[in-house]
Amino acid sequence: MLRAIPATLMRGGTSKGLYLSARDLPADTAARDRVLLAAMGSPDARQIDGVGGAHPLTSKVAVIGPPTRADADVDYLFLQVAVDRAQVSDTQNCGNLLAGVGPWAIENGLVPAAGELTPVCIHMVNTGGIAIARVPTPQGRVEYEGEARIDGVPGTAAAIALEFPDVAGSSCGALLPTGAACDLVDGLELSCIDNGMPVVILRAADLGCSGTESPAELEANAGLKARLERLRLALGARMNLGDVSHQTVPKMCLVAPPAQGGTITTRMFIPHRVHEAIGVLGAVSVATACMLPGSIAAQVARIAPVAGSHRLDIEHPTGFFTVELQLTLADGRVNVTRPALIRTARKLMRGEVYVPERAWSGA
Ligand code: NQM
Repeated sequence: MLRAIPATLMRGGTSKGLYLSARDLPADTAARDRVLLAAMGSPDARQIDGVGGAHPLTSKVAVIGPPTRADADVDYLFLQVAVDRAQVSDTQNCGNLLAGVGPWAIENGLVPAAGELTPVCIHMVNTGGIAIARVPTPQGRVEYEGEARIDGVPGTAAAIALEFPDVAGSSCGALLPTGAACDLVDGLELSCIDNGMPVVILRAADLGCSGTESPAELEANAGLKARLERLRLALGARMNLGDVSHQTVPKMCLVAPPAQGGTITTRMFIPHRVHEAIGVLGAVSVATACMLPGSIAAQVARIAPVAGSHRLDIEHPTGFFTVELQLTLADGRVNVTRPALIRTARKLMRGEVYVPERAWSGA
């Protein structure tokens, strides 16, 4: 027998996934993971027997429910469903799927529309942080169509502004989890940072790359991938993430000087495929590193960290990702606050996803 689960398929930013209500999933984590693997069609490189899109960026789930934090409107748990392994991970946030959470919460009655722009305060359960989304709601209904363009998505859509008041160190416990802006590991200079996403930043040139390679070219470089994975596994513990062999963090980011007039060029391993663009909180972490004197990103981007508002255009394989940051300087220290950015989202399909009954029981 198949069991039906109410589901919405949405594009959130440059990712795509299923948006589900927490109350429609098993409370038991193992059963929940079996249900999600069956819904997405994992493990299978093509996800042919499920609704997953056969790539980490399209094999994602947002689970939304009432808030468990007093200052939030909703809880959002992000789950990365591996494509070719029977694995569901809750160890990272996803700022791209986040873009669809506000619209979903309004349309599903968790948050009332309030004027032209409805603020939705989202508790990102994975790391405990808050995101504030401003969702266009003219005439009391979510408006998906509009003029905003984000690189990596064709066409235009309504702008959803996202702001992150408290994400520094949300996974690693500190913005610079090793205590330094730059470390020397295995003969390579690198920076470890967590401003919402744990990221290891390395100079592309130090790894024999230009930093402007396509994702396919980088994924075909077996030696590079193996070296990055060795580093990632070694750095997991130093970044307070423990054994990361089954985690999707830290991400590994190659950087190079800007090639298109932006701030810095990036190629982000997430961590075993290369992102077609860059993740939202991944971009926030890289942009923040550009402002921290001594970090690899700051050495490459060469921006003067002066107090005030900054707009950083992070170059990626399909264009730019713009991050706005506030900078304060105190006692010679740089503080980066309130990263903000624009995303768009689109409701694609609403209905039911069907999952074999045995996924619930595990029989
Ligand atoms: O960094 C991919 C994505 C992401 C994550 C990844 C994201 C973020 O593009 O906030 O959005 O890095 O695994 O969806």
